[in-house]
Amino acid sequence: MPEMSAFPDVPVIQYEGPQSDNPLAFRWYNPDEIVEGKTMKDHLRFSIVYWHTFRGTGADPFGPGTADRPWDDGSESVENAQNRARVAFELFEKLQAPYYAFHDRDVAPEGATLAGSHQNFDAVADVLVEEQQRTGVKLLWGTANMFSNPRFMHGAATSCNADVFAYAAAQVKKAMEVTQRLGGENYVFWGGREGYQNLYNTDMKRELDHLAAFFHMAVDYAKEIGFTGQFLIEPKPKEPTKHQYDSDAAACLNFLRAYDLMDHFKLNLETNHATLAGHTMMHEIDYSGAQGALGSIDANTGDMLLGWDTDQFATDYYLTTQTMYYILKHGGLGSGGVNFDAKVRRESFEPIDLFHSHIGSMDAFAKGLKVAAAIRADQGIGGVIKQRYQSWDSGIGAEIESGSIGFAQLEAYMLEKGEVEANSSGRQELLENLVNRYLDRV
Ligand code: XLS
Ligand code: NI
Ligand code: NI
Repeated sequence: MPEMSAFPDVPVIQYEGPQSDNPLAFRWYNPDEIVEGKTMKDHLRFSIVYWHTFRGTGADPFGPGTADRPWDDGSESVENAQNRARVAFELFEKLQAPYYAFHDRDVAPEGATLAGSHQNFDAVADVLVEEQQRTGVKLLWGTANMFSNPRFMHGAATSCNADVFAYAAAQVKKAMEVTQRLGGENYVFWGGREGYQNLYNTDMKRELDHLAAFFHMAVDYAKEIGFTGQFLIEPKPKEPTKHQYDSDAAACLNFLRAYDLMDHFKLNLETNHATLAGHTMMHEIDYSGAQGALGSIDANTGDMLLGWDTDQFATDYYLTTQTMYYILKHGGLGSGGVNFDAKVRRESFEPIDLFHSHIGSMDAFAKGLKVAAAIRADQGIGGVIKQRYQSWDSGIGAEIESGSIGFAQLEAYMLEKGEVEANSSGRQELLENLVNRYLDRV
């Protein structure tokens, strides 16, 4: 632990089991517990984000921040940023989080020039290196903030201004170098302002070509410096722009294929982005997983009554069970993790709220993992799926799947048969009851 504690009243959070009433204990997250042959720690690979947890103030469009962060002097100095980094690692340690993630501008202040920003970033990275060594906490991913500064008003790689593209390239180059220096296991591209508000003033084709060129440059540069972390694109349909280019998993994969980038990228799926796109998180995971593109998840949730990216901590067992079920189905997260891209509410302004929020969501994902594994062991879902599709396992179905027949043979087959064989029930309600059964039992 650091010499000066920012959270003197908080111990290292321990697993106490489901019966515990201690708000500073885990009830489900038991890092060394084995599920499907792997520890919970290795399945979940929890990660804490720097931006919401250490730079979020609780500001909203109607008023300034409310957060009480006694360690932060509120200045944009490098010293304050370095001190904040030390506090961050105390929180990571106390939550037993193995990973964290940042944007370049969260960890270090922007300088007056690009060179100054690079320098500030290096100075804070020195402390991040020290703290990673002290604690063993690792970097899940780095990324560059190319949306806050007014220069990015029209986007970054998709800006109408070529100078902005150049600036963004310089920023990503540096962020990749620092991510590499810190042993980051992935590098994320979330679109920020890559999209548009109005098509009248937008050359969409040209902007997409530029975005692809930007990604190819990033791939080339990774090769050049020997950065082996996984590149991830994070889909989101809207906010800040009305039409974000990387709108959902399907749009991202189409873009990557169209521009010959499929081999170099996977996806970082965020729950609240999925729902804003009109999908469920399990849909996005299953869609990506089926194409070998499941990379990592940003774990949060939206609010049923609010239509924007509220970034709340997920505590709903159905959501975490569904999420973990489809992650297990596709063989896990690989070098990715369950990254809490989530923030405490504006009214939860005390430092202790940072602990309650993470503990609760870590528990919810740990329980979701256990329920998902129990459902998989039962084979109830798998059994219904197998039965529903059994007409494809032999006979005409197998012939269609093998690609050996066409319309003429299918017509002959059906003319002879006259009518399809009876359909069987979809059993939706049975399966919903089955999920409840395991939520009760685990
Ligand atoms: C915004 C995104 C962002 C990315 C990182 O909605 O979730 O936080 O995860 O740039
Ligand atoms: Ni995110
Ligand atoms: Ni988001």
